[in-house]
Amino acid sequence: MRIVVLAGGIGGARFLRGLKAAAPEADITVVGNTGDDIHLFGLKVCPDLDTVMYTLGGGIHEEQGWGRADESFAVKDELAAYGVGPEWFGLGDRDFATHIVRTQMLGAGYPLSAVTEALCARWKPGVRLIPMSDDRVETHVLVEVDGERKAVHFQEYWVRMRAAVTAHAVVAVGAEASKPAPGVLEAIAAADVILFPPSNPVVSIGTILAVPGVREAIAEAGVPVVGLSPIVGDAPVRGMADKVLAAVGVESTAAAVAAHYGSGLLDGWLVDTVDAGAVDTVEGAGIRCRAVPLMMDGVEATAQMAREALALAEEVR
Ligand code: GDP
Ligand code: FO1
Ligand code: CA
Repeated sequence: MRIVVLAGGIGGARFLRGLKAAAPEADITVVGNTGDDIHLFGLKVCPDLDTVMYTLGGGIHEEQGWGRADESFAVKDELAAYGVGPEWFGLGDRDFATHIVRTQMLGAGYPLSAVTEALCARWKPGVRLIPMSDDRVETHVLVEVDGERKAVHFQEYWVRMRAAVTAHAVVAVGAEASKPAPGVLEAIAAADVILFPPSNPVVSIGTILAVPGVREAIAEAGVPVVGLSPIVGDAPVRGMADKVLAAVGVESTAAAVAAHYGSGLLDGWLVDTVDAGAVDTVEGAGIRCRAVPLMMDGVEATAQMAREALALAEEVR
């Protein structure tokens, strides 16, 4: 079975670990979000691609969910001693090596998709990981600070400001002119099922869908598209997805997120058992819905979520 998954960072990566356990024989292609990418200290950092690569490759800092296990911060401390920031973004020594290799290869002319493949040759994530685009797409957030509006990079909004300032809009800068990376549209067209893991609907999956051609390819593939809610009990399980959902005018409920994707895109939607009351609303919107446990507490619980998603896909096929 060929499965395509559109993934952000932690939510996507942890789900993929369960999916691999649930469907060990499946051919899985992951289209990764690159809207969170940022240039720091002259280096290209791709947080969501790295989170997927490290999580599936066994290098992730498990509790934190991003960055490397057994990390140290000597380079960051040395940079700070020179007064060189930003000090609010924690790049570790081991992680730095990934960004150095990536930046070196990009400088030599390789596209990000080829660089990602090369990095994955070390980590062997057991899936084909493709960035959504080789073109630069950067998510910016229009924030209001002391009555003044300004656009800041997504990481500045998320990590430095902890999404604690009012966000009026989220813009994937460069998306309109971007092209899907080689292999993205082909994988979607060849898929037997397409899954939206419980990733951020706005700044992870929303950004991937903003790459021209991706949304259309998914609709045209004519195969089941099933998503899992990142919102449980009217709040994100982790992080501040509620803030960016509000910025695009979507309530933080499992049903509202399903409606935001819409029945034109989604065939099936899984909500957590605590949100069983939302099932009728989602089905009323033309999307088949089931309530099952959606907490990714360990690989077996997550594998069961993946089995439920694949079962729902068969139901709507
Ligand atoms: P990020 O790029 O690291 O922010 O990760 P993603 O965009 O892939 O996923 C973020 C989303 O994962 C958040 O909105 C969380 O609510 C969701 N999430 C994290 N852990 C769980 C979980 O155990 N269950 C569910 N349903 N969602 C989760
Ligand atoms: N998230 C943080 O909250 N603080 C950090 O200092 C931080 C550093 C960082 C370094 C490398 C990397 O791949 C990810 C990192 N993240 C950090 C996570 C990440 O940038 C965000 O949580 C996601 O992109 C949000 O979607
Ligand atoms: Ca992310």
